[in-house]
Amino acid sequence: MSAFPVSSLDPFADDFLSAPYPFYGELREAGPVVWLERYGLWACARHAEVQAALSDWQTFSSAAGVGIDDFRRTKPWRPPSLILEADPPLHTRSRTVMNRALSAKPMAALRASFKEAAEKLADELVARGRVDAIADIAEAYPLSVFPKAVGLGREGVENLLPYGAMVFNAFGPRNAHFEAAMAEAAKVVPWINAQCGREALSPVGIGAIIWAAVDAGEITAEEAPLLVRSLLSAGLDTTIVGIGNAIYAFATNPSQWQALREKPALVRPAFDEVLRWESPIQTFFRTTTCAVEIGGVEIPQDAKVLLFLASANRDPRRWDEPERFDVNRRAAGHVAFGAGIHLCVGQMLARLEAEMLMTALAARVERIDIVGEPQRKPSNSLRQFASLPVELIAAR
Ligand code: QZP
Repeated sequence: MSAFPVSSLDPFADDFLSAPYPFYGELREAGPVVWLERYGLWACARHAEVQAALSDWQTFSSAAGVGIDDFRRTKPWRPPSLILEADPPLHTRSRTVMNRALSAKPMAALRASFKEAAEKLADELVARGRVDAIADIAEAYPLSVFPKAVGLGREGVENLLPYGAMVFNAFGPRNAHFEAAMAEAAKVVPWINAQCGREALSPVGIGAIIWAAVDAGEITAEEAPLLVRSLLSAGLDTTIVGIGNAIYAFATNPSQWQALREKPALVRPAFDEVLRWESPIQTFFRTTTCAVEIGGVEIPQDAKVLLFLASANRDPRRWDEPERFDVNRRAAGHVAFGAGIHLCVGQMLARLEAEMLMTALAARVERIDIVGEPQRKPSNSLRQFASLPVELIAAR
């Protein structure tokens, strides 16, 4: 007998990763906090506790890493991020600079070119009809706008997605997904690091705004490349997966696509509903800085706590009919972008990409039919597809 619920589930095993929602239900029902004996760590799967932990950085620290490894015991695979894997005061300094680089003003400057790229791609896609919604839509659009917005050149951009696979698999245990992603490290990591220097970046992009903070004395010349690296780590896979999941959500819920077509102003709230319903980032960790009680269970200091974001976003304690994808629901309050001081700093950029692309598609596409078996791409933290064959039926 134990005073707290115990589960033998392995959230990084393939059966769990390929169909996580029934397991999330099991973990939510087990209690507000569950001991995962497979890894010897605590987990929260309900919205209230996930939200509360994310909102309390003093107790639930990010400085020991937000993956399964405790950076104080296991050497991180790369120098830690100065924003993701940091607490105040370091986090605050980095965040100030990143807030500016990803704020409304630089986003407004990108809007016209993002719109043009979305409309051009949407025209081409409709002309083709049958496409892979992952390679041809979800990857193609961010790859056409994001590297340029950061200020990267064209050479070597094929390294960005392999690097993302490393970043997102490294949050989990050293399983086969981790090893497969890391197989390319020797080629990919040096390229990524080389793009973070001032001379590698265009003088007008988001990267240049970060470097300008060195001149202003806000960060050092040693810190700037690591913050540019954060853009490259966090900015591409996340939006690709969000857009891919959006296409899947609308293809499997044609009435919701019709609702969006009839009322284009729904595009922004609809993207929040996509993120709630099929959250790109499924899991995240924090590390306790002191003993803390969660739902009557005392969690010790220095414990890794696994937060199931995607489960919180489908918790029936928080959402009516959480399994239903409904673009008219109030999805605000989902934790797909996190919560608290680490709330996604790039969300305006992600929302801009989603808005431009989904608006262009909604104006041209009557229906999205799935015409082949969707293939999942297992990852230790992303819920994503490898391919999603669709036919775009043109509006007439
Ligand atoms: C990845 C970094 C969903 C987030 C974990 C994405 C992410 C954010 C930041 C960084 C990496 O700072 O390297």
